[in-house]
Amino acid sequence: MSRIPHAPRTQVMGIVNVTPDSFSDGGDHATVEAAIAHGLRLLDEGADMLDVGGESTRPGIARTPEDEELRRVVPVVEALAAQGAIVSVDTMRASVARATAAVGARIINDVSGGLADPEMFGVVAQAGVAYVVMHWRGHSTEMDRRTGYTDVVAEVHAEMVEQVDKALAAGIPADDIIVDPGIGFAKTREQDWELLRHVDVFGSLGYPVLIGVSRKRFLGDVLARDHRPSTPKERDFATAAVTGWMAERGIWAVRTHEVRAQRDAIAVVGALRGDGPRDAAADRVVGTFLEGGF
Ligand code: PMM
Repeated sequence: MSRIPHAPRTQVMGIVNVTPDSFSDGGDHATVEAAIAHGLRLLDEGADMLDVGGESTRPGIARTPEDEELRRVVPVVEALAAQGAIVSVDTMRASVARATAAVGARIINDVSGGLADPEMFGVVAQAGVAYVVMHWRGHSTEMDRRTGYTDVVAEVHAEMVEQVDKALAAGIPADDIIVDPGIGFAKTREQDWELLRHVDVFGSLGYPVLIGVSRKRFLGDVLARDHRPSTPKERDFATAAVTGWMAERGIWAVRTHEVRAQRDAIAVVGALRGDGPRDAAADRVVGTFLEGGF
């Protein structure tokens, strides 16, 4: 049975960044206590699962030391999992995957798709958790220089398949794999739009698709007023517009900072499709792992 939580609609993965330096919410929830409180608030607002991260991947930024990442995320994951939350951990390190799986993490969200740490696939296979393979071409200090593609959709697809095949060969069951084209990671703004426009291509791989556009810079340009791009926190309505597009295409989940508008966008798309109105409280998937879905 798949360890991936499924629901008959696009799910919302609420972001809990335990970092002082994220581009979008840097420092807002940097202490362990603040991060736990923020995670509980997102669940209350309708998040289906939480993604806890202790290392910022903002373009240009240096890596967080391993001991610091462990210190930030382990207590937060443990506390939120103990409350019944489905917890994903945003990490590129096998050691962090191992330590957080041991305290209740159910998904490892690896933005490097296994490229940053050669131990990652083995640890995930051993831990028996779900695994997000995101498309990636290098760490934050170099990714903005690695945006050379002839056909961005075809190349991201091919590079992603390569990493999925390695994950399968290392013993991660196909049922436990989620894919993500990595919006904003080694992509220009135009390439981000192109990937979203063709998101069905990634769904055709046969794995659940996760999309993270929340507050990202490509949205900022569309929302520019008087030649001033919007700030990250001014991009939540734009994020919800993308969420609606994803819900219409049956995307497995969206990874977002703001939850309410995303749940509303998904509910509206469900109503437009004729799914009927849903009671948000009865429509939670927290704590359950259902077979099937899309
Ligand atoms: N984006 C960020 C961090 N982690 N994980 C996945 N799977 N997909 C993403 O698009 C993604 C990610 C960067 O955003 P943040 O700094 O606001 O968390």
